[in-house]
Amino acid sequence: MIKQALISVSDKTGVLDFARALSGMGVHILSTGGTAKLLAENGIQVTEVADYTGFPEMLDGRVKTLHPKVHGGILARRDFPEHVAALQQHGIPTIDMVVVNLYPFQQTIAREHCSLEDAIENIDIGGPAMLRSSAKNHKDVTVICDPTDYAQVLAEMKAHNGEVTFETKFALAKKVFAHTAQYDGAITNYFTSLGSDKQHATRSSYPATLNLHFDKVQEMRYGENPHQSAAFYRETNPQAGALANYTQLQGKELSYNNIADADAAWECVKTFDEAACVIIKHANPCGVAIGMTPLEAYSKALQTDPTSAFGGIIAFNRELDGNAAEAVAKQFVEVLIAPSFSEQAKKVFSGKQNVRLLEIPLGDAVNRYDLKRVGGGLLVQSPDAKNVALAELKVVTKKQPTPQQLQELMFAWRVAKFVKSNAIVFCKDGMTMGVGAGQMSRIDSARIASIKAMNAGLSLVGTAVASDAFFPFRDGLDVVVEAGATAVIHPGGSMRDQEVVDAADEHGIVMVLTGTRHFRH
Ligand code: 93A
Repeated sequence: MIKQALISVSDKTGVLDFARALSGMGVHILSTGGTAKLLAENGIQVTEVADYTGFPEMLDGRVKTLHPKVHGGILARRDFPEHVAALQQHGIPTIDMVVVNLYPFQQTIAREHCSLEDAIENIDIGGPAMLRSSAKNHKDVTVICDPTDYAQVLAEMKAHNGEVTFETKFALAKKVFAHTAQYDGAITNYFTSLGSDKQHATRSSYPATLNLHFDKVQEMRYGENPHQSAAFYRETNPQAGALANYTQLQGKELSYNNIADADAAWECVKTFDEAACVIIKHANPCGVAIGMTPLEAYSKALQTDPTSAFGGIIAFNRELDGNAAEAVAKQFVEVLIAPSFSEQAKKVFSGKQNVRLLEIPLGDAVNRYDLKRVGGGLLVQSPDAKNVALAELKVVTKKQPTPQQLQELMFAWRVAKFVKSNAIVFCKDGMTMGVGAGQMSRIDSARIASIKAMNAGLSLVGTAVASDAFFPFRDGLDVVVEAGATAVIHPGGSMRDQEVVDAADEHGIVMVLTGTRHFRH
């Protein structure tokens, strides 16, 4: 039975309703300065911790709750007679619930000109101590560090005569240890990232020690292959638009490859302003298109390579409506992703319960770190977030692009960024016409892209082509022109750029340079 609770929160969201409900159930509330003031002003009965311990808050609030009357009341084992006797001897009542959220350290250091002194003052000491004391003694103490847990705890107390179940107390304790570990990790990252000018706290993006915190979402049946084990972890607060924010509406459990491919599909489709559809197989786009509607985008994307699209991962950047859903339902699809699904679309797939439907809110935030595991180490870089603007393109041929060609080139360039290197992408009318991916030589990617277009019955005459990196020789260019391309986009920067530009002039085609490369491995 919870008789006494200590509430000390920086984020005061929801705390009034929660405290009022506790008070209504006869729970005596202890609180620190700011929290106590807020509760009292709102007519909730509360005792200040300073009055409770007989010690004032001191040292500018650095010492508020660090007192044996607080920690003894939390840590004492209720089933150990010696502990109970010690509490009696020192006049320490038990504290059965602790509600704490910490000084906003991460928000503070995220501010542009945050000084080291500001950062230090926002390192919470007493809060984590109480959280950890309570989590250690979770058998007897309910600990809450996240306001979104208030409702569930109240519901349980109402249902169980003022008690919280062991399962919930254990889950809350686990959450606390993850939370305090992450909090300390953020402090470590910050300290190790400080430059020599510590007073102004200039920071590098790459701290000496990298502390990342991810929570397990699920264990998978297996990894990339059946003999590998695997699990999916999510950042504590994934950024808006990130794959990890998905809600699975229906379908079998997601596999390792499903999540990897879903990420490739979602990252690509998110970059388009127009209604777009991306079909992914083995981490590469096998069809990308834009259209007036999701149905049109899908129909075009499917045409690129209907054979490979079988069992693919398909993503849309618009609500999936009934029409598009009916068209998609005709093919074998593993995972379908959209910002939302209309009622009609949901109905179409209700008869196909194996298809996994993922709803992900749109947003353009990108991961801070891009990670790649190597033997005994980790390569860390900023993500490839560069999108070349029209104004940055440089025309290098005698022939100038038409506005239509420029649009096609921009589309092809966008897609090429999401194709594994070496990437060659033929496009026309807002759709991919042939994709050559993951070859060790650019000329082979070019050949494969044109063979695939031929197999799909598509003509490459008058197409725009993107190459993710420069042409080292003219031979790759000759292949794409021979296949029918009349405009080419690539970064440029090769020793033999002039040879390649001369070849383009010889062929009478358009060539534009981006100055940016998009290797993807
Ligand atoms: O300065 S502290 O590290 N020392 C403490 O003894 C202490 N006790 C609670 N920070 C401490 N707290 C933190 O105060 C809590 O974690 C919470 O974030 C905040 C609530 O203060 P107030 O109730 O005055 O707004």
